[in-house]
Amino acid sequence: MAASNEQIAELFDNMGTLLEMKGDTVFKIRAYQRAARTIEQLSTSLAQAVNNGEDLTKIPGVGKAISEKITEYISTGQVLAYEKLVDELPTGVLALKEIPGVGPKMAMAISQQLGISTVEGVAEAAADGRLAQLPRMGKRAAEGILRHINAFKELGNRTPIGEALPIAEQVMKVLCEQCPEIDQLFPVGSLRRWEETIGDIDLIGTSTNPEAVGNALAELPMVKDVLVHGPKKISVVVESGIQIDLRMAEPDAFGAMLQYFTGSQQHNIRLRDFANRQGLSINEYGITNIESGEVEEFADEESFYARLGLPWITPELRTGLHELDFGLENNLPDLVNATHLKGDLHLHSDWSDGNDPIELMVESATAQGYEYMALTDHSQGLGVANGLTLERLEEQIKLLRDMQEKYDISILCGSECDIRATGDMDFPNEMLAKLDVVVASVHNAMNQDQATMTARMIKAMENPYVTIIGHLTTRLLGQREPVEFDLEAVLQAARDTGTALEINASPERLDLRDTHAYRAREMGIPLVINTDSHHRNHLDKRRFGVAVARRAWCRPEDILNTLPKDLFLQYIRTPKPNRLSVFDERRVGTIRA
Ligand code: DGT
Ligand code: CA
Ligand code: CA
Ligand code: ZN
Repeated sequence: MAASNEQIAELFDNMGTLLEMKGDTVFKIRAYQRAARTIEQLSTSLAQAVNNGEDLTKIPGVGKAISEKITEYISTGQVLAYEKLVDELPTGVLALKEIPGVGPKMAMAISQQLGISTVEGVAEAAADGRLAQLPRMGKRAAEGILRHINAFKELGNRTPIGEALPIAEQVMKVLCEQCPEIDQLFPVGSLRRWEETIGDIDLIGTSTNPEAVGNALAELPMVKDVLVHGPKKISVVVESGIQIDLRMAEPDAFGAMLQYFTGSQQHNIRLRDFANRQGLSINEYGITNIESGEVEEFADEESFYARLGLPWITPELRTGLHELDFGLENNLPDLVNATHLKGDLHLHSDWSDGNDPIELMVESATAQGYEYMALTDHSQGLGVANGLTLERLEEQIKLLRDMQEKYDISILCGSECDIRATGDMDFPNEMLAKLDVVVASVHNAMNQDQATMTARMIKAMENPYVTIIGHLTTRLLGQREPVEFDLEAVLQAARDTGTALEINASPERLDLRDTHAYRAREMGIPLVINTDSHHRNHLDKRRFGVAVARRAWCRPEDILNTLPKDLFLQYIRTPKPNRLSVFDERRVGTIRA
């Protein structure tokens, strides 16, 4: 099989890494990395280009040396220069570099000085203190690496929802195009419940020609393996490695099928007990009267739940915890949805580490239908992320105030200001006072012990100008574990000081996570759903944040940025903590479970 662009890009990425490990020139290393990025973005196949005898050096970032390696790889399946590099360097050193927080140089040091060649070995060395002994490592950094490895292991072979959902959507779109007889097609399982990670993608559908749908799935180009191929059920594995289970159902019994395969297993177990107590038994085909043996079918979920004396329960709440009790009393909350959001308060432009100019971010926020937005580029902090100096922030504020007259949306001046290791803000209060919105975030010294980190967060919240704490725990799904802190103490301080907490919708973060947001809501803390967009196309990632809020049982009135503009402005213009009254006014009673 011909090499794909992805494989070639990966080869050059590895090439760059190996050269970096060897200590080669930055120029050469960057050249390979740049070529890898370019190749990833190409819309045409390199293998085809080579076969057509096209001149690859016409591609930007591809010079003679790289062009020759592409041709060599495509015609022989390997690149000798690469194989030679791999032979020269210790075995397994590339695998070590996959550990978040371990760069090429560190991987070399671990491999050469500790003789370790596996991720497991690094975890052991981190635990027994050997890792900390390496030059420029130290105890804290070694602990950090151990936490990265743990996060990675915890993810196991589950896929973050931010990756799984687009795959499912793509598959459903193509199936619907190819099979016009499809009547209904839905994601079920953990995906429909918006879990943060997905074991496998489950789909169910109805069609007058169900077999055609299964055949179409089996033949998708992205499918690399067909595990089961029956008339009604088919399981495949796609390129990314995730499994897709598709079931085709009878339209008359679709409701029971949808309900059963949506889960969760705990919800279904509780529901089964609940039904049993009414003399009914449930399965994926319907509801059976235990005494008479009579089976009832349901075309939709509403009628299925109604037969059990329950309102329809939104999938995000189907955890098996409290939703049946609340449903029985007809007390389920009217949950927030994306259309309730009136603004995004965490957006980056190319003034710091964003991709796009301010104008495009403003236009994108306008296109979302927002009444207000805050531009929150980074503070200078440690000099990473191209943070703004005091002078540049002043300049940006002036620019935004001038720009305002061209737009209907309210452009709020903000900053994502680092919370320093001490809990002090990265900008002086005189500067923060000039801003409309301050998102305060931890970006460094993440390995502090629990007491230090808790005090640091609380100190930040005590700052009168801090509006919101951004991505409180700093976790990255599968890459970085949350920092250690006392959740209850921090939440209490958020409420006491009138500091809002962010639900960061970026799917690699989802921070606060659902259970934390649930507790925060119970405590009456204003929650903000922000996208933390670094690109104009990232604002619709809000749906992942909305899902977290829904899984936390949040109603619109629990989310600060559902406030209409005038009330939101009133909120931020009222000093902390009195501003809470603006937020509290809409919240009639909290849901306590
Ligand atoms: P995942 O795939 O690990 O992210 O989680 P789910 O919830 O998607 O689980 P999955 O794919 O094994 O099954 C999809 C749904 O089907 C699940 O939520 C409930 C239902 N289900 C599957 N197998 C069983 C079972 O053995 N017992 C019960 N009660 N329900 C099941
Ligand atoms: Ca599943
Ligand atoms: Ca499944
Ligand atoms: Zn940010």
